[in-house]
Amino acid sequence: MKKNIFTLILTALALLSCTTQSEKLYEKHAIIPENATQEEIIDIAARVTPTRNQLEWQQMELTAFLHYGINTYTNREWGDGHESPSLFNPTAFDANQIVESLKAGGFKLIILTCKHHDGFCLWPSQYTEHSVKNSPYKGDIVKEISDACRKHGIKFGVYLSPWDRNAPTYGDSPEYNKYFINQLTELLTNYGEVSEVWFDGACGEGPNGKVQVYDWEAITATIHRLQPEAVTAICGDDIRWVGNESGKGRESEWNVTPLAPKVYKNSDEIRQKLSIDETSRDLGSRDLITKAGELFWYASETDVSIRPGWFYHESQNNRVRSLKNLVDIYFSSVGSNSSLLLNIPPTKEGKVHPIDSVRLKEFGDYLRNAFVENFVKNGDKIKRIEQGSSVTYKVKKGATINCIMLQENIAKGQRVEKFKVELLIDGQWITVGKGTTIGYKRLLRFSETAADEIRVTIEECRRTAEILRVGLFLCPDLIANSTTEKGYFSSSAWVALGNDGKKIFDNDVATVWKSKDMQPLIIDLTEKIKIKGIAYVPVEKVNGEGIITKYCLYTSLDGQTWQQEGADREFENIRNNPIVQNVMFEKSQNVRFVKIEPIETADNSGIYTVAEFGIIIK
Ligand code: FUL
Repeated sequence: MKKNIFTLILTALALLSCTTQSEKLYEKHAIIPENATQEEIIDIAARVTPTRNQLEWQQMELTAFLHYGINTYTNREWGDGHESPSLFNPTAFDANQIVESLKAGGFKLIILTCKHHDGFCLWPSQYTEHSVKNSPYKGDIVKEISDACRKHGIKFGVYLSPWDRNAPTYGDSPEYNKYFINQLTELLTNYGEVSEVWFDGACGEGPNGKVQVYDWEAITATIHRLQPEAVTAICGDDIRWVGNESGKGRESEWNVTPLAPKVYKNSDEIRQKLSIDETSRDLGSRDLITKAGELFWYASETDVSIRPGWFYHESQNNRVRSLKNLVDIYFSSVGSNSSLLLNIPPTKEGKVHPIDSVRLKEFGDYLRNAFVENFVKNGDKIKRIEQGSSVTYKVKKGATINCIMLQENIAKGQRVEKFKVELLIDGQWITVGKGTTIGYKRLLRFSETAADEIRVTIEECRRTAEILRVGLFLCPDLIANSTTEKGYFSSSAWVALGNDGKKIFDNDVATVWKSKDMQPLIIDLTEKIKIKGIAYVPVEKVNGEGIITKYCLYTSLDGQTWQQEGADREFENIRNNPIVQNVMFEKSQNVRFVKIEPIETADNSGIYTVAEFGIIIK
């Protein structure tokens, strides 16, 4: 008997070591051996895992963004760096109100724009005069927000824009790198624990502007040294931009991807070879990974604003996203294996606007209420499932459900490629959900029903799938958005002179007018109208074809004498956030003709496009 137990233990140990060996995991990064077969590459991909920091970050699900700074006071999205610090003048700044509002929305981490592209610092940096220290406010916004975060048990993160339109050294690479690292060091040493460092990828300085070569190695080393627990995002190597600023996740979202983080030395080469970037539809299919030489754990973050702009604009108070819209965004981000980074821009006063804070509370309450009870019995037990196999669970008696939640044990990698979910309703198995990737979390909705059992089938996967959790919930239906107004007026009676411009005025953003060259577009409103501004609606695609980025704008009463409206103009941040652009005039004026002279487009294709044109009368 003794001998038998001994043999059993030995066999168990041998089996265990065998499993551990075959389950060798690659934390964050795997290099594919040169002569690896397709099967071997897929097998390696299944064993790339997140670091502890990456895993904990993804489990948080909800991060809030605070875009606050000089733009709040100039009503812009991108400042040019020449603004006077004296403009920064919050009259009732209240860090507690801000943090409490975000906490009520369920957010676990808050990232503050400590410095946006205009270079204005929300802390009294000793390396520049362009900061709060020279504003009427005088205090330290970074300190106030980080202290309030700690007080309310929320994690704190910093956004530090690499692009700086104020720093005189910008473009003098070694000097600016020093300046940037000095500022980063201030942020990472003086404000307690920092959990996420967000480096924006935007840089508007074109070929004739200053080009900065960043020392990413030194920058990353600074973060690892000063805040080893922090994850780095966008121009960082822990978290990837989802590829749009509109809250849309991918149908197939892979955490394991050959997309090399931009900060890696060979990143450009890899991206070119595989023809991929953050906006590519496919970042992890079998087809793609079998062409790869390296694989990364590089999960996505979906950043989107609760209002059209990233900064606060009073004119957008009636365009705060509805609860339904926010919940849909939760499903297409967190529910599609991404993380949600929702921006809530503080007002000029220095608070979250009441409309936004009410919406946040509704959002938090909705999620807390919808996901409070899992109606699957024993849905929390980890199950290992082979390709082609199913697992069945009982559903709690009397439950009404309309939402499935599936989670993989991503600590062991991401493996599911295709799945199906069926419910046993009145003795019949009915398919209520199908999909490709699961990853951290997959949520699918269907019509409300009762059911006795749920069956999850893993139709395709890499190695053996590990399902961490299966859930069924009741997510109350919501009424479609009624608060978002279009904000501009357009009429099919207008004429685009010399062009067949019907698509410009057809009230359908999906139909896009395309120019033949870069000649100005002249619009005849056919009668004299008193207008406050104009609206340009671009193609709804990141870096989309012919999106106008820089332009001149003129108005006229007779089509002969033109008056220029402002100097050379820029549609700020339109490449990444191609939403309607409202251009307000200094004063209302009578206009019959509008002329838009494009100067630069997002893709430099020699043509420009207009999805819609409108005027602002109210
Ligand atoms: C973009 C920036 O240019 C926007 O202003 C904003 O900060 C957004 C989150 O990222 O790239």
